[in-house]
Amino acid sequence: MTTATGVYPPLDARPLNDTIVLFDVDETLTKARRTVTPDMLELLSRLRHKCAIGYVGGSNFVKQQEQLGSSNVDVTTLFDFCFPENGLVAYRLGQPLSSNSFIQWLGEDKYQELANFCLAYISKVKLPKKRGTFVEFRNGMINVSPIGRNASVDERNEFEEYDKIYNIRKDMVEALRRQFPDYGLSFSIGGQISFDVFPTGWDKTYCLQHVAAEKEITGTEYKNIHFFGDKCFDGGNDYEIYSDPRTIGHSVCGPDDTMKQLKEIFEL
Ligand code: M1P
Repeated sequence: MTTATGVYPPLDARPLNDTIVLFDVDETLTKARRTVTPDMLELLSRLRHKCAIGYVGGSNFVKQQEQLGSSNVDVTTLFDFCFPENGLVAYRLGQPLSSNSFIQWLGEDKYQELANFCLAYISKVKLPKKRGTFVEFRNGMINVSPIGRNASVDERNEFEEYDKIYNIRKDMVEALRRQFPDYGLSFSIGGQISFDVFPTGWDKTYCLQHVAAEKEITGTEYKNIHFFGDKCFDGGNDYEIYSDPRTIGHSVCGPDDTMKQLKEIFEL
């Protein structure tokens, strides 16, 4: 795979060396589950000459490689920091950092109670279509989808519209909250067809500890941590990091808006 790391100044040699810009992925850098456009990559590259850049997404690394990288470009070369699964998995300048594990935190017995409840609940829900992979097991979370993660783009769009009317995901999250009040879990509806389940506190603010650690690694203190996301409302999966006092939050409505705001703010 091609790498792009060498063409950028070292982090501490960039003009805005106390600034980092973090991005959500779906509907911020790309359309939902689609690949990034050349225009966006070109703008990010220009921004990276000025300051550090990173992304923080709920999805796992494989999906972000598909959406942001390509078959011959490793996504970890396009950003200084990559934070899949909210930063539970992390890369700095292409190298992996320590990761954290949902299953170790929750334990096998409780996990099976949770997964079995989800599958039983979904088995009783009637939808226009059902596909496969209803519980996706990830490193730092599980992702639960009533239609199933194998849904096509058209099936996704259909489910999203149906869900807006019938609150399938909202009701299921409520049922999970009632069933497992003492598990210490948070639930976040971040995309079109699913919701994420993770330990409380393991939301997107989790990645900020990796940003803060830069002070110990290189002496760089990121005083300006910008975050761009599309689900910044209370209950959205960008809400916590967007409203965190450590960040400067920017709410966007799609990748075109992200590009517009970036050009204005950073004079690109
Ligand atoms: O990044 C937002 C969400 O993207 C996907 O959601 P969906 O498949 O429902 O559109 C998932 O990867 C989810 O984990 C993530 O939060």
